[in-house]
Amino acid sequence: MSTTLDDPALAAHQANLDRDGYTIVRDAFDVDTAAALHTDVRRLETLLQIGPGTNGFEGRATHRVYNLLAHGELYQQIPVHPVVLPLMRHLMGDSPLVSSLSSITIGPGETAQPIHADDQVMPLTKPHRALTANSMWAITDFTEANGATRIIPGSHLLDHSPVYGQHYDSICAEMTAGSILVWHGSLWHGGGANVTDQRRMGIAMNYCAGWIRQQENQQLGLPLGLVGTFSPELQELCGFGVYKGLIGHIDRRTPAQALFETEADHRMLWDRT
Ligand SMILES: O=C(O)CCC(=O)C(=O)O
Repeated sequence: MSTTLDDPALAAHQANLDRDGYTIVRDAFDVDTAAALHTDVRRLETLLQIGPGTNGFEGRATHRVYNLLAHGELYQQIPVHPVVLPLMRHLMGDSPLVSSLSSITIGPGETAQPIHADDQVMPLTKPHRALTANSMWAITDFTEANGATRIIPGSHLLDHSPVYGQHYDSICAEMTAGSILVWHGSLWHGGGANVTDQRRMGIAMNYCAGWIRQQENQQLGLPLGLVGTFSPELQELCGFGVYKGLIGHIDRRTPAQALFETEADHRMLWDRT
């Protein structure tokens, strides 16, 4: 499905993230995967009777399907993408978590989303290292006209977050289907206006550091029987592991061990002292 980055390419993307707060990985997944995801998101919109958003942030001509891991095996390849995960580890350190996984389909007539930073609800002095980081999978082409994500390069280094509703000059992250935009959680950005008659479909794969709370509650949102079928890597990404042998344990075991009686090698931090 996807490629991996060689060392020079990885270093270039890491440098982009450090300097600009974002990078675009082009041709990160193939057209068949994009087509399959497109078809399935449409299926879910119908099945779940998803209507357009009803507020200025989620949009009024934008359809979002949340908690995608609960809705089919197809979505399990997204959090573990071999190109994106090293970039997430670069930004947030080892053991990042799935924070949320949702489709964002910006329909014709949608106006620009207010510029925001994904971490602006977190009461911390800025700038700080990434606590959250996001990625946007382009399922259709993203163009300036159809609502490609708008970004303000370098804004992740500022000492404050944007004022909600204020206008800021931004640039447009245009990319073809199969590309992934990755950004630092402090980067100022927002969905663009769609002045075409076509839908712009993206899948937002949002991660957070392994020691903070996930935006979508994966432990309640995913049926445990389903989580039991996930790969150990995906279980850990969803919060069924223990961060650094300490945070999230149950009676000295990982949640996955406690729930599924798995034999995975796990030692508490204390055992290493
Ligand atoms: O749809 C987009 O391009 C960005 C959406 C976004 O930033 C959000 O909903 O938080």
